[in-house]
Amino acid sequence: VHTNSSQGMQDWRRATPISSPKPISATTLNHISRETRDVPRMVRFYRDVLGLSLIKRPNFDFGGAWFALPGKGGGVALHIIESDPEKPSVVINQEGTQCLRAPERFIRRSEHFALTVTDIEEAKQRLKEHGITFAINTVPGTEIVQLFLYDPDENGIEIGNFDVHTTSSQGISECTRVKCNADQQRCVELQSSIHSPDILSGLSSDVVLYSSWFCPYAQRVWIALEEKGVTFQYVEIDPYEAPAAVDSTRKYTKKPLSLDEKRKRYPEWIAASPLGLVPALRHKSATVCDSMVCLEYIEEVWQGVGEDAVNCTLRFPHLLPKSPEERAHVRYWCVYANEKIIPFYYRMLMEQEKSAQENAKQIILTGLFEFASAMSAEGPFFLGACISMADIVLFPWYERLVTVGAAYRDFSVPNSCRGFARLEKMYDAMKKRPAVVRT
Ligand SMILES: N[C@@H](CCC(=O)N[C@@H](CS)C(=O)NCC(=O)O)C(=O)O
Repeated sequence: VHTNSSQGMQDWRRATPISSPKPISATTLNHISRETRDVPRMVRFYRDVLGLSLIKRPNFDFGGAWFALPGKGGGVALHIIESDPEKPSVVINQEGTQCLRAPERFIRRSEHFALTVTDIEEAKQRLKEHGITFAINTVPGTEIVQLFLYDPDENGIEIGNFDVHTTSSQGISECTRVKCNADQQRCVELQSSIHSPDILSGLSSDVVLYSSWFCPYAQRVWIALEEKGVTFQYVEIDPYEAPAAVDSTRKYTKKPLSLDEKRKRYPEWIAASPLGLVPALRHKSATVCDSMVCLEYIEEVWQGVGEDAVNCTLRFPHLLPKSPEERAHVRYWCVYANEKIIPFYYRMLMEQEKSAQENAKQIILTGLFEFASAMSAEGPFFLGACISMADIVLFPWYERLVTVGAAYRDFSVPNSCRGFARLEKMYDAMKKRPAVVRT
């Protein structure tokens, strides 16, 4: 069909053959979507900058969050959708040439807008009559059927019977768009009672860290939470008796409270840490204690989004590498630091005899040297460009060695030696990390 620009739209319409199939009759705009690799970051933006309210989202098997978009009558939603790692970035079509268009089923987790129809079967029929291919999906726990199709310029479109009455408790029956339209007030009430989707757990304070400001073990866990970008509630614990209550004959003046006293003062902490030690974590119904166990827990719960760990820009950076072999390497050197270096820091400080202090110092230096030999040559971190658990495990003591150890025991690392220079490089890089600065 040829149109001439001065006649525009009008002619184009007239030129459509009378016998062409009927169009789909959509009733409303249901939602628009944004695809992201970082759902929590998008949530913070749309919630905290644009002030949108979260609304309930069905139990999809991928991450995302839904917002109510403002507007007269309300009811249009913004769907933040975690991108599908399986979506091909390059598609080869039937002629063997490269094209942009991933199969229609990928529109579900890509950018699109969605229109509501009342009769989904009729919509399917119309699309077929127009020769438009589409993918079909059902929203989990509901009777909502979604059709996904492309416009001629490869823009994704969704068509769904979003107003269908659905009875399942798992799905969005409580707050479908139609209810928002019909009763804005009720929708607002529902929004305020809605639980955040799981992907948001890192943004809410259902994570509690029991810590003491001076404790290097707690600092490990604190750094890990900061690195992962988890929002948590920090609870300061003072596990020691007040100085006045300390026996004046004791050389070591810090006397821990009894377990009973700790429980009386901090019942929630002791419920999470039966031995009465910091750090401990509470996350939803889970309680976790011991710094190494906490680090492993944090690593497992807040996994990186996507596969691209290379530039370390993941929402939840990996603290352990991918291959079992490399993970074992990192874990071994964590154990090494725990057994061969850290206890001797305390020994060096506690010993009153100069020779015993020097002996502890030598053990520390040997341990540090061995640790440095296991580090990647380039650095700055243990494994190279990306931080890992090994850096987090050693750092709090390295920091204390070169500050407290230097002040009280004249501790220093010989900077002439390449091995120690490598440790200094890690220390410098760690100190600059915003996550570390916050601790
Ligand atoms: N193995 C534990 C050690 C934790 C630890 O010793 N914490 C000290 C503070 S740095 C503590 O809670 N002391 C209290 C007490 O001794 O009662 C871990 O890795 O978390």
